[in-house]
Amino acid sequence: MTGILSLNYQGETRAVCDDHFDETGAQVACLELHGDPTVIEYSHGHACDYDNFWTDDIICNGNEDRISDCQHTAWGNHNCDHTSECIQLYCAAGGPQIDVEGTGRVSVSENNIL
Ligand SMILES: [Ca+2]
Repeated sequence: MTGILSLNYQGETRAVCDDHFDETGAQVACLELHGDPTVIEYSHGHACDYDNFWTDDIICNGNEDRISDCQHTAWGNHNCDHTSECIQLYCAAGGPQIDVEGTGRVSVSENNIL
């Protein structure tokens, strides 16, 4: 599955900002989505059609099970621009996709690229 990395929080899905996000964060996202941290491809600097972000400056150390467990700014605080700071992610297919409903869960939205 390839798409724009997003977070579902309080019932609303918003993009994940690329500031400080790296390969380790991509691995945590794939683990959370599929139970497999293998990243086939990820890249910064994309436009996406979410018009907001839940959080920013996500820094993972690789021990987290969920993106929301990584260091990040307070919910709702960011300085990101959806025309240029979304993350495209392609995880290896492995394990079922988790239910994206719930607090701070990651999701990947296909066909969500401007
Ligand atoms: Ca930032």
